Amino acid sequence: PRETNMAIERTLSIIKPDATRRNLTGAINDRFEKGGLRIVAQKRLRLTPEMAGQFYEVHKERSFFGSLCEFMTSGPVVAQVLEGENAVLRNREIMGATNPANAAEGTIRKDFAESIEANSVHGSDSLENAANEIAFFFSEIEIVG
Ligand code: RTP
Ligand code: MG
Repeated sequence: PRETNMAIERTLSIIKPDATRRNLTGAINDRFEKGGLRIVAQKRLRLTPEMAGQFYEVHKERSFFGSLCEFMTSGPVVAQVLEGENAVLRNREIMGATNPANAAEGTIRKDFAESIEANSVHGSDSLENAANEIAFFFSEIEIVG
């Protein structure tokens, strides 16, 4: 049904340390806004090792977990809530594939990512994870739609 396709969603985005280091916050935000998403919450912070470990807990058995947590604490990140039609999927389209070598033309990761790890952005992968990840960074009054 039409309502399903038109669902207004919120998703959690993180601009990663490789991108903040290169002063790409504005360029990346421009991709989200031109892609039809609205930035309804945003904060710049430095993740602690505890926060990174908790945020990426689902990956704790993966070989890249330690390296990923080290990278994510290596500099500032910008956590944000993006809102729009099918925001979870739409954001992942705008981001492109995890590995920039596989990312489509015109995506953030194709244009900005340095490597499969330093890939400039994070985006929630499901509506359920989005709700949990948004709550990890933001209280309701910090999100203004
Ligand atoms: P994200 O969670 O950051 O939006 O990215 P994703 O869903 O595309 O990738 P995911 O499989 O969830 O992996 C989380 C992040 O871990 C790093 N990674 N490194 N060295 C590696 O093989 C490897 N694989 C993944 C990336 O930073 C990836 O975004
Ligand atoms: Mg993921």
